[in-house]
Amino acid sequence: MKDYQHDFIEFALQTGVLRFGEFTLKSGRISPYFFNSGLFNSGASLARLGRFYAQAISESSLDYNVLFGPAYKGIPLASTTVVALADQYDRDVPYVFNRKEKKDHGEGGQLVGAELQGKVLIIDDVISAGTSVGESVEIIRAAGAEPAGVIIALDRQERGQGELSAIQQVEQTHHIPVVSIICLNDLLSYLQDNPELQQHLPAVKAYREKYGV
Ligand code: OMP
Repeated sequence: MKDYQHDFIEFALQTGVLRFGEFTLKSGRISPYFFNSGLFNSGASLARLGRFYAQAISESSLDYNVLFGPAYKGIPLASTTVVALADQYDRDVPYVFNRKEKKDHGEGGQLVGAELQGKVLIIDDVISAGTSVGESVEIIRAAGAEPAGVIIALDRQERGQGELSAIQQVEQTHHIPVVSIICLNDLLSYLQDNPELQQHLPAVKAYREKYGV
């Protein structure tokens, strides 16, 4: 694990974004941990979050020219990440997001921000079973643009609907790479090295046995 990934786990724990307990996921699975990105809910934490995403993007080989933030959670993620890319990496990346509701007055349309064109990087928080990415890909293709990849904060490294991992499924179905700041394995090694948190290891390992890949 790289230093920034280790720092990201600490940041998520300090902000209460990453918690241990019993949580029912979108997929119906009962998980001993949960990552609630909505709790990056202050100026300083959102700014710091953007720097982590920007670093993960910069260290990857993702090739893109616009960032797409799916409504609603992707909107602040896209905003803070383009700010960090400009501030830290001198890259002025356009960004665009969708509305969930149709609008028939004012500027109209379902998209807000830059033109949805060229190679589009989708930003999201978590992939578990991998159901959410498809909707973004549809919006991007409908605009005549090309999905170029997905950047997420946490890859839970779970199976999708079949035997493949959710990430493999996304990569095979949509032919795009998925990059994450951290994955479940990073979290497990962090737990292993932290005496105060080791109590959570058995439940997280058991969950990985059941749903992991
Ligand atoms: P999938 O669409 O199954 O990959 O689930 C991803 C979505 O589940 C995320 O966008 C969240 O809405 C939610 N989620 C979290 O936010 N954090 C978690 O740790 C787990 C989930 C989840 O329900 O799987």
